[in-house]
Amino acid sequence: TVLPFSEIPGLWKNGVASLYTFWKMDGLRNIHRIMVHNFNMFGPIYREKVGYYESVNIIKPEDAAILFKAEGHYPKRLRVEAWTSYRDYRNRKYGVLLKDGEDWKSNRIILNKEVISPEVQGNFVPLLDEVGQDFVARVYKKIERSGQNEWTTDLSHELFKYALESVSAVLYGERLGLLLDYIDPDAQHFIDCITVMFKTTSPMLFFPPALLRRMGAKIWTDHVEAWDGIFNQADRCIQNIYRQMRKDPEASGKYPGVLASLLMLDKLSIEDIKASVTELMAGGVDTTSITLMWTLYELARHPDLQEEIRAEISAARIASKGDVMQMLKMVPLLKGALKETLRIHPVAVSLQRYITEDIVLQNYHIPAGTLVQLGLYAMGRDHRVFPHPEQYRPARWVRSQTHYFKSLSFGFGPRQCLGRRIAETEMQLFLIHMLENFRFEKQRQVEVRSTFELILLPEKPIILTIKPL
Ligand code: HEM
Ligand code: 2DC
Repeated sequence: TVLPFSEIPGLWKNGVASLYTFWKMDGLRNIHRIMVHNFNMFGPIYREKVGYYESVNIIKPEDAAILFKAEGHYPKRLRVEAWTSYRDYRNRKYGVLLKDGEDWKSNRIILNKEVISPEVQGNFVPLLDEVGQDFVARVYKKIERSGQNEWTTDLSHELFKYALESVSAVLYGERLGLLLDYIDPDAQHFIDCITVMFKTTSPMLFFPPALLRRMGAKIWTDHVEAWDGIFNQADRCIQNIYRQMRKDPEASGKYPGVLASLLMLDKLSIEDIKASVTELMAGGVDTTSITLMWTLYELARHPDLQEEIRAEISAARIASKGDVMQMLKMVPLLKGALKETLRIHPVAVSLQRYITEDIVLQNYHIPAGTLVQLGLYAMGRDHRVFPHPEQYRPARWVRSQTHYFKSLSFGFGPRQCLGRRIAETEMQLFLIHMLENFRFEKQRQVEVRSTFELILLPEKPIILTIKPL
């Protein structure tokens, strides 16, 4: 017999107890480890009430399958109040990230065609391939300047620029030129604003932004300033393309970018287009750059694996005879490496959905309307789901095992990551070019852990040594 909702284990009845654990474990930056701790304590399902939201937490792939079957036609995830409050405060429209219901669906369907459908990847590849090549040239220059035939550095700032250059190339169909020696202060400001925006969001998951706003709290004003910076820079880029299009609508015949394609399609209002393009531009920086940083870190720790992937890339380069699209189909181990990075170092701690029908999870009845969270970080490190979870083994994704609801780093279904195809293509091309030219090494074997700043990131800088092959 199915057990009632009220019997699900957890500290949900005792707000004080959960607040105490939260405080004792320095909760804000450790949400991912607290979730692991809770699964260890309560088993594969627990109920929790943190701050002002209540949820049921699950960890098993088979439960994830049940969850996503109950997401309904308009899948809805946890609302990040800080982000919606900012838009309400400044009177700006929500983009796909924050919309819900029919409004989300109609926008998302149109965006899918231009951003994530398999047909558009061919348009992105030449642009992203060029950015990858420019990055390699920049690294050679840095190595030359060091005078030591190698470059030891924290690459994160360069990776932020690479990611912004890549996503902008796809959105606007033209290069910003961020990989040149000249540092564009506007672009740097944009990158800094995104960091601040994420960092100031996480405390507001627990303290309602509306309250913080009335109190005139610094965290709220910093958050507003960060989004203002993001929107101003995106507006400048968008205005620029809009002006060009009006001057010369039939320009050159080459792929004009996502923004111009959406404007020409004329199916979404300009305000809707602006809102979603701004979200894509902001969502496209830290996510991919941090994932690349973690991948280089893992490859530096596993030199033999690095060599194996390099060999796969060389073989694919030769066999594809200069056709990059073809080449991307011949690098399964490289793709496995990216999946493996996201398993151990996911960007999102959890996936969440408000279920639209009653379901049964772990023999407990869960009523429609409940917020259910899949602990993505905890699942990736669970030995029952992934044997030897502590080992970085890209091959586990290659061998023809089944990965039923185990590969969820970009979310699932119609509400999954809209930037997924851009992210994957951009990351694959980066690694291809970098591994074809350089070897990556690490000084000491120090473990770098994740810290939660809305997305998960390395808790301290990762220093790598880059040597020409
Ligand atoms: C949503 C992960 C890169 C834009 C999401 C979600 C996840 C995610 C887990 C929630 C999906 C769900 O609820 O099922 C990632 C990872 C990335 C990445 C792991 C890279 C390693 C990007 C990039 C962009 C982007 C590069 C923009 C170009 C978005 C947007 C949404 C989203 C707009 C909201 C979609 C919607 O609500 O309809 N992402 N993301 N992401 N992501 Fe990403
Ligand atoms: C954070 O408890 C932890 O892709 C919360 O590119 C639940 C939650 C809700 C939504 C998630 C968020 C977490 C992590 C960051 C995500 C976000 C949805 C989209 C966003 C996963 C798990 C992200 C990084 C987007 C951001 C685009 C934005 C900057 C315009």
